[in-house]
Amino acid sequence: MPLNRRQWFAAATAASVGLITVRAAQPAAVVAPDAQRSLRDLRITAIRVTPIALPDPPILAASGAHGPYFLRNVIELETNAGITGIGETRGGESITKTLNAARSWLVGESPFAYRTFPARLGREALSAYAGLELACLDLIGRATGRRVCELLGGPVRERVEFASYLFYRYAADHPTVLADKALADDRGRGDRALDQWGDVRTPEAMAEMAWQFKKKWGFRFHKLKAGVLPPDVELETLRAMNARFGGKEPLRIDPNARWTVPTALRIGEQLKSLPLDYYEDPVEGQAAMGEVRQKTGLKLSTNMCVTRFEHIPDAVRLKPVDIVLVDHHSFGGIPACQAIGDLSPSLGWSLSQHSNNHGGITMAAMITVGAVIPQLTYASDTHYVWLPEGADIIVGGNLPIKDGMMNVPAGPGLGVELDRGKLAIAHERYVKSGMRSRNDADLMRRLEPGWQRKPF
Ligand code: GKR
Ligand code: MG
Repeated sequence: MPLNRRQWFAAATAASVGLITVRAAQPAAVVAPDAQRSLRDLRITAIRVTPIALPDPPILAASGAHGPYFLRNVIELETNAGITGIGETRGGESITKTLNAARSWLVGESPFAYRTFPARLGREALSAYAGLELACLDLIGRATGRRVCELLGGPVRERVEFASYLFYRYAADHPTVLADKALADDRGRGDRALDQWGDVRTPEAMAEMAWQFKKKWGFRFHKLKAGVLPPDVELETLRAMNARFGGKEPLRIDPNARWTVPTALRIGEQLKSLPLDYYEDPVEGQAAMGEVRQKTGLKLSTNMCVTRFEHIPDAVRLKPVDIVLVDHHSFGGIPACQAIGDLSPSLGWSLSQHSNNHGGITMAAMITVGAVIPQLTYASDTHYVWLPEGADIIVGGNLPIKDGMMNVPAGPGLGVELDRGKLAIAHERYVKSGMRSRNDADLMRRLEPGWQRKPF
């Protein structure tokens, strides 16, 4: 019986790492006993954690202004089989330390035992765990010739839909940004600016950028990051976007809980005349969200008031949302998000996906999340569009977005490879920039002296 393409690929991958001997006369799909033993004996021999800084334009949110970099931690797990698995997670020195401290117990462990790791990392280390789990899954995928989505029981879809993520912003070559002491690259003015989107702080400018995003990436759902300008200007912005799209495209607005309940109710009434996909985190906390949801009758969504399993009991009582944006960094890994998927019909929730800035390894992970959760039917967020072309740390440049969709990478594992040269540059930038945690308020105060995150 000839091997089909996938069986051949699995066997060839495993053979190339010394796990299976492929004999032309015995093309059976069954894994040979030697290979079974090798998989059973697979052990982590080293962990390498590389903190990196990737370029970030001055996009604005309720927290302030991004930039000049966002931080991530890249994880590599080496094994006795010579296979290396890669993962990526949130940045910042405390996560780097947590991951480095894991070395003492991780070396010698089986990557198949990743579900035993949270207990050893500690309860507060969910993001660190999410990165480790990802590297284990990538490793197992490489060892078995399977994509991570296949290891997790999928895929339920081969293409995952993403939404346009639209931020008000200053131009990338704003003098304050170029004078930033943390800047450690050669970006400059005009053609040498990080990007060419310019200054986008009016309804008209945002409607135009939304249109250009659609032209470039084909997005069918459009999310306005609000909580930046006065709420009525943000409402005007949504109206301008709606007019630009001929009233036909679903819109989302996310003020990141910067609005008071009266503001959210007043604006909510106006949103009823727009093709609203959902109203995301207008106010702070489950009780206030529940009130806005109940009084407006609008579909509310969150990545702020339901981000962990322990938030669920209160959410059952207070009914704050219709849609939860899962994030594998917050819930503690991809299977954890699958568990939210299983729970969601009983809780009356639909699912979407949350994003902070990230690189290509996480992009592959987020596509995988979309591919293994049948209940994740709303287009996901991604900040990936803000990562300048050529800045990603994976081989082959940024993963493509077409018609608002991303294909599940071909695999094995996550299906992306680390570009070691780019990783080294991103690490050097991390060292030189001196940035060790996210602080949006800092740059915002330099752009807008006296700025404070006051509620609107
Ligand atoms: O990156 O500024 C940002 C976002 O506002 C981010 O911090 C949020 O976590 O993307 C997020 C959201 O949807 O609320
Ligand atoms: Mg949000």
